[in-house]
Amino acid sequence: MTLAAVQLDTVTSTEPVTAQSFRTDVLRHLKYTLGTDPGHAQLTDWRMALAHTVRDRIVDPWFASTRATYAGQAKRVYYLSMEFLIGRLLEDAIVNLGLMDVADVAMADLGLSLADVVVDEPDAALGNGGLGRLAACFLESLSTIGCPAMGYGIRYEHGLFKQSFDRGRQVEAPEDWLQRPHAWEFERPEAAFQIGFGGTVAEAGGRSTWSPAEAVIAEAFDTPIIGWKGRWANTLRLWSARPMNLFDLDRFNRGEYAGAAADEAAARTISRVLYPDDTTHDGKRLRLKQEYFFTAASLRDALRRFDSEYDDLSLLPHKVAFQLNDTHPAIAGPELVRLLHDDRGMPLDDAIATARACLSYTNHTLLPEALERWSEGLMNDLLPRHMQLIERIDAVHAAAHPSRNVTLRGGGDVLMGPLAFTMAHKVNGVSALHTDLMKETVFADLHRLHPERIVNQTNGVTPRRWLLSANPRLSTLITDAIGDGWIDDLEQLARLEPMADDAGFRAAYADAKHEKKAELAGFMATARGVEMDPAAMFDVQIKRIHEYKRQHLNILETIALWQAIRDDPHATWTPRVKIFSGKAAPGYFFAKQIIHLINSVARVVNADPVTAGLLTVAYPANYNVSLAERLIPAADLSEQVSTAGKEASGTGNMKFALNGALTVGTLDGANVEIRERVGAENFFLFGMTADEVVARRDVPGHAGKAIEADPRLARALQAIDEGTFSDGDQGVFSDITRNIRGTDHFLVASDFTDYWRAQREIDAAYRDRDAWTRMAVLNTARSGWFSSDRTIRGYMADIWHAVPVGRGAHRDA
Ligand code: F58
Repeated sequence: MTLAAVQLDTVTSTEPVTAQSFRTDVLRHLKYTLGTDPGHAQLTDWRMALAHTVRDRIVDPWFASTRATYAGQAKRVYYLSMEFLIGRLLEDAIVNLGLMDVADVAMADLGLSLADVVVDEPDAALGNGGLGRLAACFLESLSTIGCPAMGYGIRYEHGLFKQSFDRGRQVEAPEDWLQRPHAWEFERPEAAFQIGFGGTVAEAGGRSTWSPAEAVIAEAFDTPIIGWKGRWANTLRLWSARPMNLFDLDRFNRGEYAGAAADEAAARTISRVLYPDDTTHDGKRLRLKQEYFFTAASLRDALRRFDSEYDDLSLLPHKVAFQLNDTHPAIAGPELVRLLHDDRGMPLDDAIATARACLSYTNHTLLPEALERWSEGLMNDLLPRHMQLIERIDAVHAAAHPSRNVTLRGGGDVLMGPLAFTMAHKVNGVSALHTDLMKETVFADLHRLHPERIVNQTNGVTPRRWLLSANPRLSTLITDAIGDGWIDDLEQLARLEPMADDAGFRAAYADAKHEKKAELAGFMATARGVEMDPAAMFDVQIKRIHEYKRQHLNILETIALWQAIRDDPHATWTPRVKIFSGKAAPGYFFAKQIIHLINSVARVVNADPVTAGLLTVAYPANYNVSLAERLIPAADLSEQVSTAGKEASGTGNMKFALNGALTVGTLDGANVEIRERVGAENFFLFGMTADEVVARRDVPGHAGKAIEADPRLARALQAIDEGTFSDGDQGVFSDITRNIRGTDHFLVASDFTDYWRAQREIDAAYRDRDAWTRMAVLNTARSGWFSSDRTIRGYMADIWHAVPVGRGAHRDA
C-alpha cells in the first residue's frame, strides 16, 4: 500500500455524526479555518464553518468514487456546458448527506437557525435559464445514480447580472458571487492547459502544425457534487483563464502602468462574465474565445486522464463520452479531430470516426435566431486550423452522402448546429414534440441522411432539490404516506394516487400548500413590500422574459380581468395573486418593455380599492434558483403559455406539477407529456397547436381579426394605449401594442380568447378547493417520470452506453 493510500484510508469521516460531534466540528472550523470565535463570528463565518464541516464529509466519498472509477476501468461521461446554474450548494449537500436534522439541532445549540445560515450562501448563477439549470440537475442525478462523470464549464467571475427595477424598468448590475467566500472549490494549479488562438498553420511531411499567435492558461477549480445518501460524488470542473505571463515588468519600469497589466486583463476577460443572451448572439469574438477555451481545456484534460489509464486510442469511444450541451462546445468536433490527427497521427477518416463515436449533442432550441453561426473570417482569424478541419469534415461528409443538401457553411458562416450534428453519433431533443419538430425542421436534411441519429430525452429535474429540499413539509407528508423510496425512485409517487380520494390526506396536502403560501407571503411582505393573501390563488409565471414565452399574453389577461372585476365588483370572483418573475437579456428591448408593462400594471392594480383583495400583481426582482425554490412550492397555478412549437421543453413546468400546482398551458414542449401523464382532466389546456400556429401566421390580418372578435382583448389593448398604466402618457408601451395588433408573430391575439376561457374555468375550479386539491395530489402522484434520474438513465442507455459504478461504492470501498 502506498503512503497516499494509507493516508486516504485512515481519514474516516464515515463515523456516525451526532448533533454534538457536528457542533464540535463547526466550532473547530470557526476557530481553525475561519480564525474567529463565537463571540465575534458573523453570519458568513458561521456559514463557512458549517460548509467546511459538511465538506469534510464529502471528500471521502468523492475520493472513493474516483478510486472506484479507476478500479473498474469505467466509462466516464463528460458533460460540456457553458452554463451550470447551480444556485446554493450547502443545503443540497446537507440534504443529500442526510444531515438535515443533525445540522438543525447543532446550529440551534449554537443559537442560530439553519435556515438563516444557508441563505447567506451566494447563489451561483453561472447560467441564464433552463439550459444551465438542466446541467446542474444532471450533475446531481449523475452522482445519485453513481455514473462516473464530470461537468466541464467556465468559472465566470460574474454570473448572470443582478436585476432591480427603477420605476418599473429593469436595471442590471454585475453579479459578484466570487467576491463572497464559499467553501466548495478546490483550486487545481496542477491541472492547467495552454489554450492558443490565432496564428498560422504550417504543413510539413503531410502533417499540419498550428502555431497560435497568443495563448492563455486554463486553470481548473473543482467542486464536488454529492449524490443522494452520499453514496457517490462527481466533480464539476470549471476553468478559469489566466495570462501566460502575469506582468510585464519592462513596460512597468518604462512607466506604462496600465499597459504592464494589459495582457493579464485580456486573458482574464475570457472567464470574466457569463453572456446574458437568452436566445440571440451578437457574434462576439469573445464568446467564441470562451467556447474554444473551455472546450479545448476539457478535451485535453479528458485525454490526459485517458492516457494515464490506456495506451490504445481505439479504446477512446469505449471509455469516454462527451455530451455537448447545445452547440456552445461544438468546436469539440474539429478540436478532437485535431488532437487525434495532427497531434497523435491518427488518419483523418479514423480521427473523424473516433471523435464522432465519443461525441453527442443536445439541441435546446429551434428558434432560428438562436442557432449559432460564426463568420468564416472570425473562425479563420481565431482558429485557423479548425477552419481547415471543418472544410475537411464537410468534404468527407459530402463525399459519403452525395444526395445531401445541407452544408456546414452557409452565407459566409460556419453553422454550428450542422457541425455538431455531423460530428455526433447521437443528437437529442429535450421533449417528444421538440424532437419531432427537429426532425421536420432544422435538421430535416441531416435526419434524412442519418435517420438513426436523432433521439429524444425528455428533460427532468432533481427531486432532491425541487421537492425534498424546497418543500420539506410536503416531502414529509409523502414519506409518511409511502415511505422515502420516492426520493431516488420518483415513480414511486404513483403510490400516492389512491390518497387523492382520502379526505384526510387531501386536507393535510392542502395544509402543506397553505403553509408554503403563507411563508412566501411573509417573505414578499418583508423583503419585497408586497402584500399577498395566502387564501387567494397564487398564479405564477417565472422564467426568462421572451416574446415566445408570452408574459404579455398573461399581463393582457390580467388587465382584462381587472377591467371585468371593476365593471362588476360584486359578481363571483376568485381572488388571485398574479406573480411574475424573470430577467430579460440586457439588449432585448421588447422583453424589457414587457417587464416595464407588468410593473406598471402592478402599480395601478395594487392601488385600486375596487379590486383590492380580488386581484394583486407581484413581480419580485432578481429571479434566481433560490427565489424559484420559494415560489414553486407556493404555487397553485403554473403558467406555461408559450406559442406552441417554440418552447423546446421547459423544466419549470415539471417542478410546478411535482409540487402540486396545476398547469395552464399550450401543447408545447414537455407540457404535452405532462398533460399525458397527469391526465387531461387535471391540466388546463388552451391555444393553438404547433401546426395551427404555422397555418395561422399565413392568414392575412390574423391579429386584427382576433382583436375585432374579442372586445375584452380590444379593451385591454386600448387601456394600455390610452396611458392607463403610464400616468396618461400614451406612447410608452406602443411597441408592444403595435406588435400585437400588427405582425403578432407569437400569436398573442389569436390565443387570447381561449386563454381567457381557460382562466375562467380555472377560477371556477379553484372555488371547489377540495376538488382542486384532489387534482393537485394527482399532479404530484403522476409526475414521477419527470425526474432527471430518469433522463440521465435514458442518456446512459441510448447515448453514452455508460453504466453506474456507484451505488454504495463508497460504503463498499
Ligand atoms: C432552454 N434553453 C429551452 N437556452 O428554452 C427550454 O425549453 C429547455 O427546457 C431548456 O433549455 C433545457 O433543455 C435555454 O435555456 C439558453 O439559455 C441559451 C443560453 C446561451 C445563449 C442561447 C440560449
